[in-house]
This record gives sequence, C-alpha cells and structure tokens, in this order.
Amino acid sequence: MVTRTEPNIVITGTPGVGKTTHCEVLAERSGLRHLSINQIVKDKEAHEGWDDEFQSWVVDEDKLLDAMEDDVSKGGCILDWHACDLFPERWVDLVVVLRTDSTVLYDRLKSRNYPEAKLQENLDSEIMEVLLQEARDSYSEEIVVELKSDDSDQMETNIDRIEAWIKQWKEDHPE
Ligand code: DAT
Repeated sequence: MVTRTEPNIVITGTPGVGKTTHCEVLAERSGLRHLSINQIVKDKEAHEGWDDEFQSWVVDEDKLLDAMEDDVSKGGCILDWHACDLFPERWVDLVVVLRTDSTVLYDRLKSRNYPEAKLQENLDSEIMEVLLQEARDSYSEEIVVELKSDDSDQMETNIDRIEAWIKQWKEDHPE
C-alpha cells in the first residue's frame, strides 16, 4: 500500500552519465527533493572508510538506509546514486537508468581526472550495461526506464518525460 502523495524516483547509472545534472534540473522544475546519496554517505558517515584505489567510500548500506528512511518514506525524493539494488522496492516508484555512449563518457570521466583503474572500470560497466541489469534484476520491469544522456537535447527530453510521469503519478494517487 503506497501512502505517499508524491513519488520517489531513483536516477541511476554509471558515474558521469548525468545523474546529478538531471536530478538538479528535475528537482527545480518538479519541487521534488534531490537526495545525493554520496552526500548522505559523507554527512552521516555511512561508510567503513575510503578506498584509495577506486577513490570512493566503502558504503555501510544498513547505516545509509537507516539515515534515509524517514525522509524517503514521506515521498517526493529523487535518489541520485550509481547503484540501485540496495533501495527497498517499497520505496521506489520509478527507476531511471541513464546511458551514455562510451566515447562521450570517456571524455567526461577523463576531465574528472579519474585514476586509470576507476576510469576503466566505469567504462566497462557502462558497456556491459551493469546498472541497467541491476535495475532490471531489482525492480519490476514496468518501473524501469532506460534513457540516453549524450547531449543536452536528450537531457531536456528526459526531464520532460519524467515531469510528465510525475504529473500522471500524482493524478493516479490523489491525496
Ligand atoms: P553523474 O552524476 O552521473 O556522475 P554528472 O551529472 O556529474 O554525472 O555529469 C557529468 C558531466 O557530464 C557534467 O559535466 C555534465 C555533463 N553531462 C551529463 N549529462 C549530460 C548531457 N545529457 N548533456 C550534456 N552534458 C552532460
């Protein structure tokens, strides 16, 4: 039973596909709250330390989910994270998997000065559709959508689509 009056949306994908950019624009236009999971991991210390090789936090998932529970159960959250299988199905109304052409992604990650191992792992992950598979394995297929994010026209189209979906969700779930 969904008791939320606003939907929760996961925006996921390989680092560099445009999650944060999409979430920020979508939050501004829709009024939903952008939850950067990276930021929550840092702020709530929901991690077991820093992995030097991959330049990322080793996340303590239980602690992270506990820190998010109150906020997410109210609804109206856009969850921005490069994984999605940890979020309980009961939290999630839509999963958007952003995808980017590997040459475009290479340039974006290169300009972030990613270490070689991290850059290569992320490119492989995008080519192997790891996040798309993770989303499909974790949620029912009707709520998983794959959207291209190579350029700003595609981003505009994506935002329009997600906004239309939010409007429809609200009509289908009146207060
Ligand atoms: P992520 O949060 O998935 O790591 P980001 O939002 O930080 O990605 O985007 C990485 C960079 O790529 C940033 O400089 C913005 C740019 N970018 C992302 N998606 C784009 C798109 N669809 N069109 C143009 N630039 C994009």
